[in-house]
Amino acid sequence: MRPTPLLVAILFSAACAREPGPADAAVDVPPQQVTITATDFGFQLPDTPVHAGLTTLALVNQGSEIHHASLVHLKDGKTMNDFMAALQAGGPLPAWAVAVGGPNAAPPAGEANATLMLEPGSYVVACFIPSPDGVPHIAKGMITGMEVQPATGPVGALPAGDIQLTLLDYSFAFSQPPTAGTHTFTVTNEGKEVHEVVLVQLAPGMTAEQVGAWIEGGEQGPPPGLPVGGLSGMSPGQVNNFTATLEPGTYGLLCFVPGPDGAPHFAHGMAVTFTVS
Ligand SMILES: [Cu+2]
Repeated sequence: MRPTPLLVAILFSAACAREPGPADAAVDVPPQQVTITATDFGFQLPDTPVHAGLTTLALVNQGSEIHHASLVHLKDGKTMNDFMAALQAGGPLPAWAVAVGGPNAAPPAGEANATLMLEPGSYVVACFIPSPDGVPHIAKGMITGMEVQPATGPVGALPAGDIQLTLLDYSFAFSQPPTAGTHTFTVTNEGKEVHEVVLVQLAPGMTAEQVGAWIEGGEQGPPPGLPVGGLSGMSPGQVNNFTATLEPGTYGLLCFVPGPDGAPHFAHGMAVTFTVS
C-alpha cells in the first residue's frame, strides 16, 4: 500500500520537527545572563564562570556618578598592564585590543544592558567616563579583568532588534525613527574608528550637543539630559543589541570616543537630537 499524500505530509513535517536546522538551533539559545555591579570606582563581576556565546550584560550602578562597562578583548596573550600602557601611550587602540561593546551610561541607582556574542579569552571591563574633575574613572581604578571560558553548549546567535542603528565616521543612522515604547536596537559599527552610543533623554529645550558640552565642562549646573541606554566602545565591525524604553519627548545620541585629533566624536557630528512621539 502506498502512503497517502496526507500521511506523507505528516511524516515530512514530523521529520522536520525532529531535525531542526542549524539556524533554528542557534536562535533558540537564550542568552547567558551576567550582572556587572559598578561602584565609585570599581566593578564587581559574578563569582561564577562566564562562558563564550550569546550573553546579556546587565550593568547595575550602585555609585553616585554615571558609569559604563566597556569590554575590551585582549588578544595575543596581552594583559591588563599591557592595555594600560597602550592607553598611556595614546593614539588608537592597538590591533590586539578589540573593543567589543558592553552596557553604556547607567545613571546612579540605574541600569544599562547590552547583548552580544562573547568569544573565549581575556577581557578587561573598564569605565572611561570622566568625573566632574575631568579624570576618567579608569584612572581611579575602575578596570578589572574578566576571563571568558570556552562554550559548554550551543553558542546561539545575536537576534535582530526591531531598530537598526549604524555607527559611522562621524554620524548615526537609524533604519527607522524610534517611536515611544520599548525597543531593541541592533547597533553595528560600520566606521573605521571605535565608536560608542549614549542614548540620552533630554530636558525640555535641550540638545545632544549641550549634553556633550556639559560633560566636557565638568558637569556644572543641572544636567541637560539623563542617559537611558546605549553601548560602550565598539571596534569596526562589532555588533551589539541594547534594549531601552522611550517616552514621548526629545532624545539625543552621542559618541564621546576621541578621534585622531583628540576631540570627541560628538564634536565632529556624532551628536544628534531627535523627537519621539
Ligand atoms: Cu565610571
